[in-house]
Amino acid sequence: MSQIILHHYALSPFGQKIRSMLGYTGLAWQSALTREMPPRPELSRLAGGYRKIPVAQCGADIFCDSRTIAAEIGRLAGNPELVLENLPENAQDWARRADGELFFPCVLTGGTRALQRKVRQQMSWLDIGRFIVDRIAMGRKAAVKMPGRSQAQALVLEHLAAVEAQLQQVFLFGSQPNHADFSTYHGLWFMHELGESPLLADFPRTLSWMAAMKALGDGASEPVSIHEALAVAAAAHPRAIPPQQRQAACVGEAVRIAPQDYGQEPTDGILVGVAAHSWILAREDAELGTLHVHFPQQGYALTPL
Ligand SMILES: N[C@@H](CCC(=O)N[C@@H](CS)C(=O)NCC(=O)O)C(=O)O
Repeated sequence: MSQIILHHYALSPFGQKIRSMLGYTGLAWQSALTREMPPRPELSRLAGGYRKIPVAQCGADIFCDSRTIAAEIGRLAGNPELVLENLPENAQDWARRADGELFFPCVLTGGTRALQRKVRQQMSWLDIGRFIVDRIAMGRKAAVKMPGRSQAQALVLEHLAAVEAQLQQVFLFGSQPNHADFSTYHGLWFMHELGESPLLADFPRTLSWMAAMKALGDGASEPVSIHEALAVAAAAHPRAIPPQQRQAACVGEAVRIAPQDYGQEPTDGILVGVAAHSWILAREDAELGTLHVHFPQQGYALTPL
């Protein structure tokens, strides 16, 4: 069985969501570092137009969005609490809000001098320029409204008060972390670890929980190049799709799948599977052969081509 390959970059909060899950489960994984902004031509051969990070890969199966990646990690490691849809409704709502409307407020609030220093250590000036141009363009095209700085901080403070109140035990919803902990962690990680924001100082339970989340680590990974990752895809066949996921009327049609919020670049392919919460597209690459690309349904639009 292929090991999980994570396509990510060090400063990516959603990348951290998945690295922390890998640390929690103890699954060995392979780390394929990618640029902080497109173009990422080799990664596009796997995921198609989808431009967000992280993307995970198991052989010729490609997982877009941290939710399908989490479901795959949960399946591989036998941790059902990592699968968002397995959680009670209130924990699912919590995780969606942390990943959704609270993500940009955390990122904006984490944009401190300490963060700028770290960015300068990791990226060239040219790439910093490209990054800024890319994110401005992405923000302009987004279907969700980006908050201003003061609104972002107010939302973050409200969020921190809610986290503090929720922490009546070690983790948000019990004695073990579940998907909602990882969704909450990555935005606050960006602010606290990278941005060294002082805002968490007034929230002692949140600080202890941050320490417990950090202690999960990022697991044991070995680096792989994108070319090695492409070779893994070329040598593999996508895994079989269960018959009940091949029964929907639209299976077999050419479709386009795109995120509805921001970074809405689509991936085109043939719909080959419809599971309870995800879609699977087949894509063909002249050298890699057939690839199956997995997307969540919630927050994504599927249109016939
Ligand atoms: N819903 C996605 C959101 C992922 C996301 O927004 N990732 C950020 C990086 S943390 C991103 O892709 N930014 C644009 C880019 O890196 O090109 C998920 O859960 O994976």
